Amino acid sequence: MGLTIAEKIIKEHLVSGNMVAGEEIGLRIDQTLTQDATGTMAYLEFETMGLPSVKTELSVAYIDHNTLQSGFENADDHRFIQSAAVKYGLYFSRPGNGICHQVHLERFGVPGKTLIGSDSHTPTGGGLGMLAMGAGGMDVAVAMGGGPYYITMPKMYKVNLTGRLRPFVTAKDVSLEILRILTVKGGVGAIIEWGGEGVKTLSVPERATITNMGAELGATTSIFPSDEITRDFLKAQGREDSFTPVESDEDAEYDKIIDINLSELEPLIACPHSPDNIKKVSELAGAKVDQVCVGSCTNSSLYDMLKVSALLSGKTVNDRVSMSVSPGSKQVLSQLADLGALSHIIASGARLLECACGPCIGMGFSPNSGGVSLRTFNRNFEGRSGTADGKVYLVSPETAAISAIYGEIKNPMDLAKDEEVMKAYMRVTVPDKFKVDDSSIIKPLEEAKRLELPIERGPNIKPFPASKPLNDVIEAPLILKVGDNITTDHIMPAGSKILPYRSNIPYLAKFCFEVCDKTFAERASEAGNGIILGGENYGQGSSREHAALVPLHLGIGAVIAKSFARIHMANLINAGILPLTLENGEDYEKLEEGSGLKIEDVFQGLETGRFTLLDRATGNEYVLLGDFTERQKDILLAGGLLKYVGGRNNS
Ligand code: MIC
Ligand code: SF4
Repeated sequence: MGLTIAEKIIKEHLVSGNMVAGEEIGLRIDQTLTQDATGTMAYLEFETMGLPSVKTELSVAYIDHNTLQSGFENADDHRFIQSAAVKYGLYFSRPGNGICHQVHLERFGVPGKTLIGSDSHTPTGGGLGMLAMGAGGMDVAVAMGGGPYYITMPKMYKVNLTGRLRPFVTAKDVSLEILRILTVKGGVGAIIEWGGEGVKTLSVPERATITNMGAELGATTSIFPSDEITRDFLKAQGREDSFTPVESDEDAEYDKIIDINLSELEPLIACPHSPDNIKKVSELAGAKVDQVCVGSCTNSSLYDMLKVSALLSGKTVNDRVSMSVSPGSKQVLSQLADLGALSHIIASGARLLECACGPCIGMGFSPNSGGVSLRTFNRNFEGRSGTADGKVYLVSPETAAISAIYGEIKNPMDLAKDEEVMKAYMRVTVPDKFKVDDSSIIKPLEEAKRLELPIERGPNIKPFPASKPLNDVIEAPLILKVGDNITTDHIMPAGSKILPYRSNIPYLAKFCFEVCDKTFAERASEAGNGIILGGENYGQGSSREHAALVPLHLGIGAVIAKSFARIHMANLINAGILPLTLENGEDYEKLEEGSGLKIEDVFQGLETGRFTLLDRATGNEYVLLGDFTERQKDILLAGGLLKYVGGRNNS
């Protein structure tokens, strides 16, 4: 039987397990990336491993999330990360150089290689034919130390593309279409390969937009073939020598095949508060818009920016609209300026922000009260923008730009009638030569020169919480009951007020679950222990391990849910928190917040995969499931991944 693209890369990197869907496999990791909001933890964790250098082919530390620096905290974190990067032999991408995924695609991504990153949108690299996955910081730390990355062998899905996108219909609309079809949990446990004739019509930046948003499907990752278009992109980046062709075998088998005819698509929009709440832009046309933001790792390539510039050229952003543009990297911004395209954006009245995540993670540019914000980003979870009642819609750069001009949601296809606009727009292509300037990337020093260097640590950098080995009995109140699709933004919100404390777990704890229940943090800290109950797809969204470390700090011993999102489940295990699912989903209704719960014979449960939950209030018993691998059991028993790795290194 032939192999899919992902199966080929997995086969080449397999260090343990069998390539059978549902079984745990260990993979050798060629490259890692971190960003600053998760990086401090990852390097603190790497430090505890006591290694002199990273052992990967290439590891990069980016600074792109916490760039507001409204106090010393972020600046201290940046210094810490930079000094750790220098000491351990990593590349360091300075603040201002761009969003990790955009820069990695431009400067480091290599087809056929494995990449894990402490950020859920690491699959952006799949646009180049890499097997690129988001992971928790601890998993990245272990991979930097040369350890394997463990995943459940995914199922293989294929999206078969035919046709060609019409003008003003974009890769973003393809992402939204697949979210419409599969929903935010439709990709869980799967790798999505994009293939078919239509692939040949998509450039690397467009492919990267699509693999980037595969994160919103809950997929392990998404991947495109590496072909002549990939070669051209790498050549334009001066990196043709990184090119290798990667394609699936003709007789590769897939668990699911989805057909999308690109020619039939039209502009789509994700409505508040979920990326799969999809409508056609034309259905919402005319609705007033308060804010428009272009950028984020989904849509900040030079290609996207050039299209926005062409549409804004000679126009003024509507009086009632506040518009921001954040180019994805220094390369994008600089080339945009050289081509004269930046001046159209500036002249339109759009506010130019730095090359960073910015508004996407609530670092500034929050909408007005109840404001409607159209964003080219990938997530519109409730409260993520920083305005609790803000209404965020996700759209393509084209829909964003045209709606900014009109002050209302507008279908960009309407522009096809305007000959001038059409001409300017159709002239935009992916350049055949990018402006390469790596002066904001600090290269690794040779080992002898860095071993004695100090790591700089500010007062905001606190040690991570101590986990405890698992007990045979977990007895605690059901401290919080939440619904389906709870995101890590619910569990551990981000934004400008909280993000500066990503290396200070005790401080972060005050904001845990703030979006769902303002009393949670106080109640949990008073109780000193607790069990959380969630619905389907608990922990979807970001890779932030803080969504596990903070509950650990608050004494949460177990999380029970109908189902879990992949990265969060791994983060819970790595933190030493027991994640269990309800055998019977209907039992969810019967459990009430505040009841005293007891899980007995936990050790036996680890062996059988079945646990008994006693509800002390009603005397009812429920069956919980936890089918852990031997490695996961050992991590849980040890009290988390770091203790497990430490124990193995000492034995
Ligand atoms: C996000 O988009 O939610 C983030 C911020 O990039 C996160 C990482 C983090 O929380 O630091 C992610 O996607 O993993
Ligand atoms: Fe940054 Fe937003 Fe991308 Fe996360 S989704 S990496 S916050 S741009």
